Amino acid sequence: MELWYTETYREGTRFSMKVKGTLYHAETPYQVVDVVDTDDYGRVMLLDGLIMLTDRDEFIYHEMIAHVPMLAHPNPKKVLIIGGGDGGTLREVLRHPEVEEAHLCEIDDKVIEASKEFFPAFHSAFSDPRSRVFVEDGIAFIERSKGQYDVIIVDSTDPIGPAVELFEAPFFTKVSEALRPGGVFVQQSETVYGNADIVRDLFGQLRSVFPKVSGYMACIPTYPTGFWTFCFCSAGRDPFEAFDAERAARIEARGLRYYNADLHRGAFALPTFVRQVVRGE
Ligand code: AG3
Repeated sequence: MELWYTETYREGTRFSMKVKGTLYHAETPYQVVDVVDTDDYGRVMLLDGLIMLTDRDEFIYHEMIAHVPMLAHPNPKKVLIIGGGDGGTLREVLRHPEVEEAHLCEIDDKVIEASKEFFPAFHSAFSDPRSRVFVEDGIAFIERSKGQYDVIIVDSTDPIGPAVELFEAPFFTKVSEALRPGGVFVQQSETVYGNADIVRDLFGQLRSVFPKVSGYMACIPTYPTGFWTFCFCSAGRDPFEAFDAERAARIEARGLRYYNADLHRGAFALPTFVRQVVRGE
């Protein structure tokens, strides 16, 4: 008998992976957490049945959500990740020697538990002495973190369930207040295919708070449509002015497989239909 996992993107589009078995299942106050083992993508973490990461392609998302803001900042000493309890974004942030403190604020300790048990690739993030994990609501956490961080990254699920408020202007105002002067903020911002309204609305809300907002992209095979966007926001700093090619080369040499110095600029070159959505047209 064959077992298949299927994520429904829209009424008429689905994505399936052949599954060897289920490794972990927990129903938490926030969501359902599963880890399954698949033929082609290795272990996969699902939240409420949606793919969050797979062994085989997690490097793409995690490298791009972390290294773009980290290398857009000249000296990122203190970093906050909201969500991202799996530790993948934290692992990438910690590759930067400038980092003195990296805080991870995850609402659901079962995500952390599942990751520690089934994804050895993220272990280094949790054992690094510079990292500190807070299990609590990201909104409450950020409210008491005024002027604290050089880089803030929101590594959330889709804007449904516990993550809805993380896609709205009142939260972005709190994020802007939690940044140090010159700080930068990046959030995963979904796909434009079939979800253009969500992305247009998100960028509109960001522009109502941040003077500088740009979109960038990465190709992530196991996220809906494979065509993923991120938003880069700041009070004025653009993604390139502080970029230091030598620093980037040192990070690349630490075994990166997607991010590189050319892509730091190239990822911001958006296809026309994506650019229109990002600009609110
Ligand atoms: N965070 C973004 C996942 C969005 C995927 N959406 C979906 N499959 N419908 C992933 C967390 C990884 N650290």
